[in-house]
Amino acid sequence: MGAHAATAGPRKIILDCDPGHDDAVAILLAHGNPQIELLAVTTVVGNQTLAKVTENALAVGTIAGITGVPFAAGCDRPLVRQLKTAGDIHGETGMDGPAQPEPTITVDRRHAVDLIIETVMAHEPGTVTLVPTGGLTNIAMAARKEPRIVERVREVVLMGGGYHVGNWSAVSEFNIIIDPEAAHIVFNEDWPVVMVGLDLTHQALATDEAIARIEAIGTSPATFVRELMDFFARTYQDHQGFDAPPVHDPCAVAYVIDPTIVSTVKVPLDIELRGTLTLGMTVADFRAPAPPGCNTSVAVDLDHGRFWDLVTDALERIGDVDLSATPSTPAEATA
Ligand code: PIR
Ligand code: CA
Repeated sequence: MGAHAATAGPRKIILDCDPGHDDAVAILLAHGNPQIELLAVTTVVGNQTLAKVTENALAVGTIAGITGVPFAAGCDRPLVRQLKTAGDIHGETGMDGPAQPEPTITVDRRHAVDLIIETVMAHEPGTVTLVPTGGLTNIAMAARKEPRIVERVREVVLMGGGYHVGNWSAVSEFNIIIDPEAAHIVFNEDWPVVMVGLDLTHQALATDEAIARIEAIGTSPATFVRELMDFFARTYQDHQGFDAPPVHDPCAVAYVIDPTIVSTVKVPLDIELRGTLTLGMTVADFRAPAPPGCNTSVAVDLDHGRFWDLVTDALERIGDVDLSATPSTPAEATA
């Protein structure tokens, strides 16, 4: 990373997601926080089919009043494995709960992999951060199709994995196990990777207090988040026995906004591709010291209060969004 000068001003990100209740909150946080410049929203199969998560992304963009940002659909299946989705947690649509508006954003004509490549290549080296909050299929494909993006990307800050627990198996997290080969590619490329895994995101609980603050904002995007959290709380209670649901994906965005909210430790990381009990495990080597050149780190501790401050602040800044407004021009035309 040494040659990449840290640039002043907001951090430019591409959010690659599979909305998804918590992905929706990640989009809202990225849009509403002034320290983030959202360059593109790309979708990948995961929580639901590609068609469904893409529709959901457009709906969230509409609810948030996002204009001038391209939204593009990417890979509709993993590289090698058979597709699995997370309908038990996210429902039939992938974002069950709140009523969804008719999107006023149209999907970009480009494939997400091409949009990621074009966007990274069009910006100064070291200025674009990739924030994947779904499976890593699009990111792996982009690294293979245009290897020059690897040295240009500032860092990859991803939600996925975990060094103590899994949520799909004892040791595997959904975003990794849905496409372990893609994760293997991303974790082994020569770019900085920050793994914001379950160890961290299970601290990001949507407590009653956090929800009450969001509800009090009273705007349509805030009400939307409250309704998303109602559904998410119920499925997380029924299927995983959580008293409050962990809101995973905005934690990766929060790290980009302010790394002091999410503490990290540099450790070598790799993805298990052959284990009979451990397929998709993110194997973290905590033996100190980390070898020279190690460019992977794991998120360890979350400042819960300041995290929810950020989410609340972003929703306050977004304000009320008039959903009866005339449809925006296709994002591609203004990109
Ligand atoms: C959350 C997810 C998938 C399955 C479960 N059980 C819970 C989604 C979230 O959107 C998040 O990105 C990640 N995958 C957490 O595993
Ligand atoms: Ca997700």
